[in-house]
Order: sequence, then C-alpha cells, then structure tokens
Amino acid sequence: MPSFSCAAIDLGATSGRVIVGTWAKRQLTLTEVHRFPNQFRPLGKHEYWDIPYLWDQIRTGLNAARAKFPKIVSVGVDTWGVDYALVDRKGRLVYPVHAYRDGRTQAGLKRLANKGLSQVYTATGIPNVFYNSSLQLEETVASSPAIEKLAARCLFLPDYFNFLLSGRMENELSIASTTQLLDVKSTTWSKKALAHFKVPARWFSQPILAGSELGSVAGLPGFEKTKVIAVPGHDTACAYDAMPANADGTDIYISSGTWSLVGFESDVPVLGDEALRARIANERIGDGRYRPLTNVIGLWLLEQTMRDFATRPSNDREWAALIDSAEQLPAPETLLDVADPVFGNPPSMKAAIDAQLKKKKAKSPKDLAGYLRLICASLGQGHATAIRTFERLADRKFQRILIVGGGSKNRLLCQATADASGLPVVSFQLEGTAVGNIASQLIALGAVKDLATFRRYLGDGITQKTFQPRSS
Ligand code: LFR
Repeated sequence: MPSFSCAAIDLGATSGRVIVGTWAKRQLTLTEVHRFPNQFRPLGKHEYWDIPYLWDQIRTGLNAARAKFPKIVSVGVDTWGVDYALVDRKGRLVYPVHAYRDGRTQAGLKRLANKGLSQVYTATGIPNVFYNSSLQLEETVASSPAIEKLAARCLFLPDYFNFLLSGRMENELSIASTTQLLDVKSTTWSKKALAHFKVPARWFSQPILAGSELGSVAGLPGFEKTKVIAVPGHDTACAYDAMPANADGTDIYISSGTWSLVGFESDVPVLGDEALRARIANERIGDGRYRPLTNVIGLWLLEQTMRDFATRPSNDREWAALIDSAEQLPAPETLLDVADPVFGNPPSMKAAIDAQLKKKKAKSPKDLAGYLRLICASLGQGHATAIRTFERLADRKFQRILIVGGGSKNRLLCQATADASGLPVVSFQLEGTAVGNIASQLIALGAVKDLATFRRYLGDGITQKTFQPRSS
C-alpha cells in the first residue's frame, strides 16, 4: 500500500505550525517540522498582522518539511477566521491586514445591534460579534472609499496564502462562512448582507468546496510536484473534521484554544430569534453542511490574565503544578459571566475580571491558581449553557462532549465542563486543526474514501481520557 506525506500549514492567532502527516497502513503519523509564535501588533491606533513574517515562516516550514520528507504530495492552509487581505488584480496587497481584535468595529457593532441585526442574521445565520469580517469590511470601505476601485479581490487569510502558494485566487467555503456575508441557505454570497454593509460584491467569487485542487506550488524551488489543496480554510472547521465522533450525531464538540468553540454538525442551520440571542453561528463544514456553534471566550481569559503575573508556568511540569494547586482550592462561589464583551481585548484582563467580580460583590482570587480555578469553572459553565441551548433549539440529545485543542490537556477545564453539563467529556491528544487539514488532503488525493472512514481509523489509534460528571 502506498504512503502519502501531506503538509498542513496551520496558523493560529498566537502560534503557527507546519506539520507533515504521513498516511500509511491506515494510520496517520504527524511530524511537527516548524512552530513559530504569532501575534498582532499595534501601529498607531490600530492592530495588524505581520503578513510578510507569516509567509516567511510558512516557507521556512515547507523547506524543513521537504528536508525530512522529500516527496510532499500536497499542502493545505488553515487559519483563524474572519481576517482578510484586499488585493489588486495581480494579487498585490492594497490595504494593510488588520487583526480582528482591533477596536475599529466597535461603532459598527452597536449600529448593527440597533438596526438590521435580525435581517442580517436571517440572511447569514451569523450573530453580531465584534470580529466579523462584515463589520471590518464595512469600516474599511467607509473610512477609505478609494479602496472600492483599488481592490479587485477580497481573499480571506487561507485564500490569500493559497494564492501565494498556487497563484490561484479563490474563496473557500468554510472560511467564507465566518464572515457574516455568506447566504445561510445556499453556498453563495448574500446580496442582502453585502448591500447592508456596503461591501462590493465583485470582490468575491463563488466559494469553492474544501478538497478542490488549486494546481501545483509555484515559485518555491523543489515543490514543483506538490499540489496545493484548498482544505477547510477555517481552523475550527478543520478541528471539527478531526473529531473521532460517533456517526449517529450524538456527540457535541469543543475546539478549545484561545477561543472555545462549542458546536456540532448538522444538515440544517439553527436560526430564529432565540438562536440569535444565544449567539449561535451557523458556520459551514468544508462540504457545505453546517456546524452551528457558539464561541465561548475560551482560554484567552487565562492567557491574558497570566500576563499580569510575574511568575507563570512555562513548561508541562510547571503547568501540572499550577493545576494541582488550583485543584486543591474550594470551588468558586461566584462565576464569571464569560459572555461579557469587556473581556474582548481589555488593557488588563485581571483588572477586567476583578471589576466584574466587584460588581457581583464577590472577592477576587488571591493568586494565579485562584484565577485558573475561577476561569476553568466559568468556562465549564459557559460550555454547559451553550450545550443546553443547542439541545433545546436543535431538538437533539447529546451523549458525550469531545474536546480537542490546548484546553483538552487541562483537566480542570475538562472536569468543570463535565460537572456543569452532566455529560462525560472525552479529551483527545490530538492536533485537531492540523489533522483535519491533512484529512481533507488525503480525501482529495483519494487515499481515504471519506471523512467517516478517516474518523474511524483515527479513533482506533488515538489516546483519549474520559472525565465523568461529578454531582456538586
Ligand atoms: C479560532 C477562530 C474561531 C473564530 C476566531 C476568530 O481560532 O477561528 O473559530 O471565531 O478564531 O477568527
């Protein structure tokens, strides 16, 4: 049986990776060949991504991949959602690439909440969140009207890196579905939403499904025979694809990292007033189906809180010690309201948490272990609330919660989620986003029949741990 080596370029908001997946004898072996930090940076009053740096890291990673695996058959890119590059007809950047946590969408966020939200939600199935591409593009067009003529295309970040790799400009469906500009009932752009935000329709092309081949890598010596495959461009779509789920639809998923994305797979979207109030986002699977999900603030709360502490864990051993001491503490009596927008990008997360606790007349934790305990318990509660809402609105009954990503290694978070939801949490030692990226390539190459088959094989070889719910 032949073996295939595929490279996943997997870009997260705080770190990026190039991982080679080798598929042989129905087993996937991952080799991380390059990992690098990522962060957005301020320039004047705004926040930007360093795109030349990211491209440089991608090339370094691909060269490292080729040094170890001379025959890389294909490569695929996934990134965080919503951010985009505006380019001219030749693909030259004509506007700086803003980071989604930039404050420029705040006015638009309020405006939409006051007028038009219900129509936009009915059209797109995406709630009003500060990072939506719709609000970002609305602000770009309004503040720089000349951009309308200057830009020929809007490429979301995976689309843009696919273009740099292959020379083809395409919009991929899963990443398009994070924008609040895609029609929730079809796989085309929503004329209503584009008109509402005054975003030119000509900047977009009909989204392609994941698994489409874009040609071979152009301009990187040694990669002439490597294909570029448009995998699900959205990292969360990849993470969901990688879930070794039961085929009967009774599993709900959490992709736990900077954000906690709680959701499931469905043939139909979850819409209506209550879904909007619960901030359910009907994002898309690479094949066009739906993955209704709620974005609970995630470990961003913890990552940012740690910046306010001089000593913080820097390796697995120190993390284990911190989690041990947090576990010894009594369960917090007052939990955080994790949906509070103040946690979006505050100057000090610890101060934002303290202020919310003060409003609730509760005391702040004494040390980092205390904050860790509070954050995990609050996120667990946030996960449970999202799951119960899904059960009610989608008329489903979930049996298990499957969790992948950084948070799957955090037993406090897994246990808190099990306790608050009353469901077992199964955590997988899995680089979910990279695995989903590679799965899509293997299916496109014909090495694996379909996603269900891939998941079956994957589930056989993977380390998992189950956290049973405890009654309080
Ligand atoms: C996770 C993620 C989430 C999206 C957020 C912003 O990395 O892609 O799914 O809501 O980042 O793009």
